Amino acid sequence: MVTITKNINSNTSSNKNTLDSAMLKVRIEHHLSHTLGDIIINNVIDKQCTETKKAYWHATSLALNEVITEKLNQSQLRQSQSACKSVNYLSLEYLMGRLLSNNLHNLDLYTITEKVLKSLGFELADLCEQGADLALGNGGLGRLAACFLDSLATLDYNAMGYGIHYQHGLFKQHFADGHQVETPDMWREFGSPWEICRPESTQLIPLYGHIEEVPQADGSTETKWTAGKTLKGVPYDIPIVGYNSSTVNALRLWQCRADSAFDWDKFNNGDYLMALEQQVHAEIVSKVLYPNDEHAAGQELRFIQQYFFCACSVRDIIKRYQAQYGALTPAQSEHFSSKVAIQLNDTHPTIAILELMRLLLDEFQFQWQDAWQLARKVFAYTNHTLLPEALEKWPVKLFERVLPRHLTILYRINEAFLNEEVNAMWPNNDNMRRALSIIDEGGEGNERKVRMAHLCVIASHKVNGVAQVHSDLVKSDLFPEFNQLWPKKLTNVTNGITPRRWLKACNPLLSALLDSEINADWAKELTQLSLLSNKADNADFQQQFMQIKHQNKVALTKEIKALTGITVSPDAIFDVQIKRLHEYKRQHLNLLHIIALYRRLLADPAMEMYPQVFIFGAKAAPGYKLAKDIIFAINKVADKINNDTRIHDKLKVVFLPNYRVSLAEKIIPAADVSEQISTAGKEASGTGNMKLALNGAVTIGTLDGANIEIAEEVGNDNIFICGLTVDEVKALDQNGYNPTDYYHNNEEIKACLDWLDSDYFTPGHAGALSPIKESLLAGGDPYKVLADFQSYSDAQNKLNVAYQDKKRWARMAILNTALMGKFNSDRSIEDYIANIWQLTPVSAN
Ligand code: 6GP
Repeated sequence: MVTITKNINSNTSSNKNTLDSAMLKVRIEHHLSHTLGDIIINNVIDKQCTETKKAYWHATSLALNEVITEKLNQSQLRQSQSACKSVNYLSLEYLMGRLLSNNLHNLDLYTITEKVLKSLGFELADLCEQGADLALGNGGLGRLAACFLDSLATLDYNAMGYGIHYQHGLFKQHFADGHQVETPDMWREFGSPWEICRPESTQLIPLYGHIEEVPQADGSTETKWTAGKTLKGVPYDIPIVGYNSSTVNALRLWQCRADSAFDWDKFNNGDYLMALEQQVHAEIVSKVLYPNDEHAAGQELRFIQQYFFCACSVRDIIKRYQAQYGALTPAQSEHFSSKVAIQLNDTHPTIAILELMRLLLDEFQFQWQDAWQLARKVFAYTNHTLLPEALEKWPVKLFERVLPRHLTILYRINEAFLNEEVNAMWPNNDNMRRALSIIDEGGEGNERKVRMAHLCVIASHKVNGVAQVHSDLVKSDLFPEFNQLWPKKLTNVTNGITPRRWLKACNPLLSALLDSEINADWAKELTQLSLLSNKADNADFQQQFMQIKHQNKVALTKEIKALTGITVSPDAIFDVQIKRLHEYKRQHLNLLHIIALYRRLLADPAMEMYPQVFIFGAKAAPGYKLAKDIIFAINKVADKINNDTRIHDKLKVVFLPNYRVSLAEKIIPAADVSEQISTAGKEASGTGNMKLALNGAVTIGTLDGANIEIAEEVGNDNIFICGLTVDEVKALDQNGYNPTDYYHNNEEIKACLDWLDSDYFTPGHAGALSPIKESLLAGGDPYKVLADFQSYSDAQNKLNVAYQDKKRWARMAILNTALMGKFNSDRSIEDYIANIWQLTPVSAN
């Protein structure tokens, strides 16, 4: 048992900050001159130049970090003294965005920092822009992890996030003649002020090599693994600052290095490049985030990334346990699982299960049953998608080569599961064994594969989906047999978003209005916003609310101009679709409707229509051809429409490049309409839908994911629902869906698709946009774009009419903000705590 001698000074551990403006100014200047080296040249500071602003941003971040690190130390001490249970969130992705503004808001230091910087001649908002986004994720799954960390710290829970310290996060995107072009993200080219390297927690990770059965004295055999290679994991901690709480937790990101950086023998023999070989190979492991959203990458390097990060994290979890409670022995099993929860964010961290088992068996001398029981109490798994292409399966051969010992453990888990649990429920039933086995035998010509999701379900005590309809489908369609076997294991936790980043920090004007209206800390207790419902019809309040929306639209108008050169009017409807580009999210349904509107306007220039600007933001996975074709098509159609004077600016289309968290923070406060038009049953939850509605955008959407729960909250009068339901989509599939029928029977659909085939949008290049039409006709339209077109177009018409009734629209917008309380990620976290993790909060007060 480790004795803790340090004492907590209650003054510094509370959620009140003692930092005053004089002290802050001294610290900023100190960091400028001492840590960063003075950037004053010839006694003159050019406050407009980017380098100066970057230096001040850096110095301000470092000054703030002193407060944060102190709180981090205090939190860790308090958490360890209270011996509370902790959750370890394992995720290959964290889409953190920028940290300065958020940390200042969460520490309630934004206003004084703003004043101090003003006295130094800078605008804080302007300096915040200098920070790089921490884009260590692709989309929803990674951003959810970031929101959850914020909530865990805000609610004073003991939590550690674990992930990879990617050298390059998600690629940057720009457009060349309408095509997506990717360039590397260099978020920490010159270091990051937010991370603390922890060399003392370095881990050595074995892989490759061979196994042998070693006879034991009692006649049994033991499997011995001799690794062929060792990697070194060096952790970097990024502090996670709770909002108005006493807690700062950490996100621990592992960087991969070679065990020995340099081969002196080779160097001395003159082979300088080969001397570095090991280092180069090792560093590749944490070099870059795979840019695939909801698509399993299937490459050896990705597999090693997964293993590397799981192995580092599990060892670290055990090490921290031992530091606090002493040796981990089989007798401590119960105790361990009462102190440690491990959450698997999708199947990407599945190998953590095998690594924990391996450590317990091979290094801590646990018996199989003890180890397995412990693992099953500790792990829980969140499923984020039903898309078959995202469900990970790794070739058995790859496992065998890279992790031979883990594979033997996996086989044993599978054998016990099939022979005991499956056989007890379905005696001698080979079909059931085949369906539930962790190994997909592959059939003729196909290789054997490991179904990672099956291992997750078998080893976890809880499995959750991320919105009610998704969790229901997980039970009924994805894992029906598992649900029969363990009816209580599968459950739902509806996603949420942090109102700190997604309202308080990103929408200061609306936040100020809410502060004046709501007599509570609404950024913590978001359900308090429902009090606004009383004011939804109040003319003064409507005017204030919509005036703020207008100001935010003016700001976005400038951003659009700066980024694309396109002029849009803030008086038009701002209709926003921001999310990864994927066929199931149906940006091409939006596009098809835009083309239809354009056609209608050309046919009847006097057509009654309130001006509408369609705003897109989306990155396509670099290898996803059709997604890139859709981006190209939107850009080409936008070019044509935006420059066509015949339609008198009634229609504009903008594709903002390089969509990311910090750009979302600018778009969301300015949105009137939120596009959530995935094919029913395909979007597990969505979280952009929640962010947009919270900022007063009205949803046009399908009955999919969390849209259903949003509709329940705001009521059907305050949302535009369209499209097929989950059951209708299933019925279409069962009865044979024929998109060509829609093409032939709907004159508008036909005209729009044929138009895409011509060279109208790509002069001189007929056929350049044909892949979209092909995917919708010959390709079978797997996501039912044509089936939903009419319903979507009708809903758009209704929406356009509704917007012209200013009072009605203001009421809808206000009610959307007012009724989003359920979607606070604090509520999601409390659901995880109550149903899955069973933690108790520890605060200083
Ligand atoms: C996403 C889901 O598509 C989205 O609906 C959900 O809101 C989000 O996860 C958070 O739960 N899934 C992914 O991003 C993913 O990569 C494997 O799933």
